[in-house]
Amino acid sequence: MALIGDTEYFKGIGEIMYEGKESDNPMSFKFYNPEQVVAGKTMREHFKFAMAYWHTLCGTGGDPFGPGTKEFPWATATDPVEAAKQKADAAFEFVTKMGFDYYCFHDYDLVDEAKTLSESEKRIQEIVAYLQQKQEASGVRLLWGTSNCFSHPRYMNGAATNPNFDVVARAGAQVKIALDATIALNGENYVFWGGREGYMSLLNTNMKLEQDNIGRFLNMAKDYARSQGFKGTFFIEPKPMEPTKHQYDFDCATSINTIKEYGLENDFKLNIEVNHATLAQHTFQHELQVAANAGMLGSIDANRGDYQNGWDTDQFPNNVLETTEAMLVFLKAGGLQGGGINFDAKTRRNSTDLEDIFLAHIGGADTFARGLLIADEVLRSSPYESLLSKRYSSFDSGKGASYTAGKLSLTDLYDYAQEQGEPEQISGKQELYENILNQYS
Ligand code: XLS
Ligand code: NI
Ligand code: NI
Repeated sequence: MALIGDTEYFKGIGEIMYEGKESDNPMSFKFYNPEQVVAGKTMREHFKFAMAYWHTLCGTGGDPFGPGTKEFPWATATDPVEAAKQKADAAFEFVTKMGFDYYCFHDYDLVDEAKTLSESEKRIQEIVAYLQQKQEASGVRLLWGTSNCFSHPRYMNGAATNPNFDVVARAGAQVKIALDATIALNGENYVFWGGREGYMSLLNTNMKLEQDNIGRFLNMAKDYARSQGFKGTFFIEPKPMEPTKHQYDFDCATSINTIKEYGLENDFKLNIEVNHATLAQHTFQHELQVAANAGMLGSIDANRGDYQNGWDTDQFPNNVLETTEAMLVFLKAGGLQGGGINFDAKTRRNSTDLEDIFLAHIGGADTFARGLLIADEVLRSSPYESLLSKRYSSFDSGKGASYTAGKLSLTDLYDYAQEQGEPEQISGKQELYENILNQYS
């Protein structure tokens, strides 16, 4: 049996190239030009695009109303590790053909969980050894690893926040194994998304104990990984709900509080998902800005939601104007700290051609590239920045400057206001800002 598989899964599809927006070839990038320098970095460096193992290789389109619709040609072997190797071959073929540099996984995306913990660990070690060789041969790297502590029925009451210590310990063991795998693969980061870390009813919940327990748990995971030489960043991925009614990592502001409350601020940042922001009733750019303000803009899970319904539809990004607003925050913050842009998105249930997976990622990459190009142009060539500084110019000199320097008291404000009389009415000019964005799109 060949160690590095030689089956081609995406037949008839070659490497996706940048051809520019005049090209009619659907299998080419129109805006994502990996080597093009924008604001001092190549697009490849800005974005660090990654493929999500779970959606791309594992998700066959099942929904609560019907089974999967997609028959993937990989993972057909009956032996679970052999099936996992086929899946890895497909994964690396896909990432390489896309011209991306990264992938992301949950432990049991790589290989099916076994009946026992030790058998599962053995399977993971075997597939990790295989992935090491695939990485070596292709140059593709691991952006982040994570563990799926939400699908198995044992986690129905939570993992690190489970009311039963035995389940907490089981989750700890699983995270240890996933950390070992991430470290063995030189993973650049590690993600915690607490799908079941929350509650359904406060009636049967000791919220304080559950939150303190996850604080302890995250510290243990961090200490263990550091003791094993892990140098990367840990990310919390906020999400307000789904599957749990109330999730503890509701949004960026809540998660930053968790990080600070449990003393994790030197090791943890945020992985921000577009659709999760929407579910939390925020915009994506709002969440990016909150993270940037705290110095915790770590990584992005790129997708989009649907404004007509309220769940995580995980569609591929295609809203240029919204992405442009996000890229304004991204550029002004100096980009991501350690992370990249992972397409946590899936093709629709009725998009059943294998090429649809390519079309979806091409569209996602082009949307971010176009947003970046427009945002860069707006920052460099439009009156946007000067309008914004003018709006706050009262803090640049005089009493306003003394105020921001912390030199005034409430009585000083009183005296100043008495002298000034009624403040002048100053327009917020929102429509002008919106028009500028349109003008450059
Ligand atoms: C689910 C999350 C999940 C995380 C990784 O909504 O987005 O996919 O990114 O566990
Ligand atoms: Ni995600
Ligand atoms: Ni999600």
